[in-house]
Amino acid sequence: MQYKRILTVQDISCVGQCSLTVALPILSACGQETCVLPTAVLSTHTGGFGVPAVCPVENLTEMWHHWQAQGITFDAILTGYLGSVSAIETAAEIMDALLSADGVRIVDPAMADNGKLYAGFDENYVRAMGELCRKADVILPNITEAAMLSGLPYRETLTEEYVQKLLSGLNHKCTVLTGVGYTPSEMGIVLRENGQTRRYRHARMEKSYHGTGDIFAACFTGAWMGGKSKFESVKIAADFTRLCIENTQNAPAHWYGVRFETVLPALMEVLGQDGK
Ligand code: PXL
Repeated sequence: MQYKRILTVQDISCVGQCSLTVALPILSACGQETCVLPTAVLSTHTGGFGVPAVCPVENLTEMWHHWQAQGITFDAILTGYLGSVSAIETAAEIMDALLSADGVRIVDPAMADNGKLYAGFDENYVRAMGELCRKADVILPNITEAAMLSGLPYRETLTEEYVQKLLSGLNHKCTVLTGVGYTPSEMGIVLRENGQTRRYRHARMEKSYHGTGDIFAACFTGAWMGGKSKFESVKIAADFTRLCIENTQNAPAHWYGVRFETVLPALMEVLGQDGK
């Protein structure tokens, strides 16, 4: 197991089990040193609690300049929901300034789902996120984000041909495309790297939940940084995300996120982090 220092840059949704409140525990459970930069603090996520109270973090630049003055660098930077164009620009600056020589940039666009942008985002946000993706080593869009980033229309029903078009439209050296299902019973993830495509299939879950993209991204990053291959990391992240959903489906009051905490030991076991 490799021990790396990862910085994750995303919002804190104080209630709702997404973004930093899932990324930090998951990356830690993967056995990686995890540093955080919250770009905004929201009372909840934007997916069903009404309009959250939002407190942007204004001195992001002072924060990373302090790290720079201290000679602090990172082996990987994972970005998620950033919340504003200026936070996207700051994330790009941090990547340029504070990655170690072989450090990697992992970008989850975290801006849209089910054919729609998240509340408060617009074309400028999509454009700026496109720039951040262009500089990334790995991007992790869902189908909606891939359509928006490649300028193709969003389709609810997927065909292999449409997915190939999305991947070509993204034109990225390494894409992990999530939510790729061709039939009502199956779902999957596509890893396209240097023109080669591999797909991991699994059963489609009955329900979908907020925050599962953030869980997938953190788990992928933690597994990859620990020394697993990208495809192995895709499988570990997909299996763990499904386990979190299974652990939540029979709790109807828990509509806002997934109960990941009680299944963290299973992830640690897969990664050899359970001390056994
Ligand atoms: O899970 C993505 C996410 C993160 N942060 C906030 C969100 C969402 C999705 O809706 O609203 C604030």
